[in-house]
Amino acid sequence: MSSLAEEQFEGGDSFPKDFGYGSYDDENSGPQVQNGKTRILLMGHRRSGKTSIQKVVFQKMSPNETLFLEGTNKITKEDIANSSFLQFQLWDCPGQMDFQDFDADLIFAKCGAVIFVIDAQDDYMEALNTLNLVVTKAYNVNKNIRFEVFVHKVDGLYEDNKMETQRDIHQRSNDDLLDAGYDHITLSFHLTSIYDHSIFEALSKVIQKLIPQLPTLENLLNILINNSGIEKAFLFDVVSKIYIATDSSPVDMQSYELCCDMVDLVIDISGIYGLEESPDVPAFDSRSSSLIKLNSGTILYLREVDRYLALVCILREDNFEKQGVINYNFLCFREALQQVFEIRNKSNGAGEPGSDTESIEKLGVVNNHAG
Ligand SMILES: Nc1nc2c(ncn2[C@@H]2O[C@H](COP(=O)(O)OP(=O)(O)OP(=O)(O)O)[C@@H](O)[C@H]2O)c(=O)[nH]1
Ligand SMILES: [Mg+2]
Repeated sequence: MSSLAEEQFEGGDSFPKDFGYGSYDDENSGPQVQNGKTRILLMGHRRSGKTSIQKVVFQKMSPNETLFLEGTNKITKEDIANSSFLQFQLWDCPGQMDFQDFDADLIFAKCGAVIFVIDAQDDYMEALNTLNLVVTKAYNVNKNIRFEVFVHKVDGLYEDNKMETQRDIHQRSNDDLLDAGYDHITLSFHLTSIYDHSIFEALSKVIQKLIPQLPTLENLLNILINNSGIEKAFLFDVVSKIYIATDSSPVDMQSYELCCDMVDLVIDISGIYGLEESPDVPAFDSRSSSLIKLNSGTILYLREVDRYLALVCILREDNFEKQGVINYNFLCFREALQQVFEIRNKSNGAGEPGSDTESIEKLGVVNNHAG
């Protein structure tokens, strides 16, 4: 390990004692997996908003409080292991890191995704050069890394300007990669801000790509909604409000925001009136559920799935008449999900497609339309 890298890491408690990477070479782990957790890097120039993103999404900091955050001067690692599917480490890298001179092998070798944050309110030309440098270095170390570009702080831009900025950044960064002979690398772009739900949505999409069981989860959700008269279903990590899967119909931001608000509501009410005494554990258990009727004839229905997972569904009021069928289908869904968890745990995160399919086949759902 180079001394540069040593200096860059925040020492002490947040790092494993054996930070020599010996123990990370677990044979069962894929190249991106470390102790069963995928590593995600947050990179970008100073004050682009990396630490704010981490604090707002995973530590419930209010966006206004981020105004007082100090610059990060060492890589800080956060373990995220809320639900069985959300198992990763977020590495917040300092903006002043010398991107020319850092130890790329050490940083990228076991990384699943790099999130490169660009301040869209600032001049981003220099950031695009850095993006190019980071992407090419990372790709040379690890060809499996996914590159996610957050065009960030878009709350400060006019609506028309947002798409134009993203288009410009997209165009320039792809041209730069082409010039460097790396046109086969795919970059994904997201317009984000900590002042609305866009940052949660973008992180959901980034994280979903790293969940090997995603197709299985999507399939299970499709079966559930098709047989229950549900219009849209999200599987939420209630702590971060990241949705780890949804059915295959398109996501519209408004539905997602409604579901996020419902998760907040249930967690807040459970926290205030629930029985759990420990402040760290939300009072959210196997009996947690909530139903909200909107004046548009739509129903929001939340059911607990796992300790930190909830299913939130949107459906027409008429379709909720057969609540028993929906509840029965939900129990089948939960059981199938449990099997996916078990398979994942057995295979240490590697996933076994054959067995996943088997768990779908075992899903004995009842068709709501059949009457
Ligand atoms: N308007 C707006 N400001 C933001 C947003 N995200 C972060 N900021 C502000 O940007 C400033 C810098 O945020 P940080 O999170 O400290 O930036 P950083 O990338 O971690 O910076 P370094 O640690 O120095 O690399 C803070 O004042 C935040 O309040 C956003 O979405 N919109
Ligand atoms: Mg920071």
